[in-house]
Amino acid sequence: MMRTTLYTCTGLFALALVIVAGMTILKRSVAAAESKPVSMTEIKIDNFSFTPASITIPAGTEVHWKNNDDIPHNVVSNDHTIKSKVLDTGDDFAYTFSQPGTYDYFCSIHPKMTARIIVH
Ligand SMILES: [Cu+2]
Repeated sequence: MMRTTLYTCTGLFALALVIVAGMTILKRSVAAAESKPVSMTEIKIDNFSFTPASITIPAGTEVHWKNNDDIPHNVVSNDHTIKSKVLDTGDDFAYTFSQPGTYDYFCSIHPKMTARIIVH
């Protein structure tokens, strides 16, 4: 009698675990589908400049900055709402622009490095 109860409890617990795990996976895949960018584009950082220095992209585009320079740089929007960590050589920073607007940004280590992204 005790043993049957134990088995039943263990069985129910295992079933609950499977259901919770299943729901977590389902939620994750839904979230991934919703946040998937429309498209992607890359801006190269090299020789103390962002290339291209100005781009126009549709809302929802994921922009990647890749530092190909021998010197560390970062990406900071003028209003400081976008701020990457310091990117060493080969590092990449990604940001998805969901709102239309003009985004001027610079490298806070070398403030003369400036560029612009126009989102429509
Ligand atoms: Cu820099």
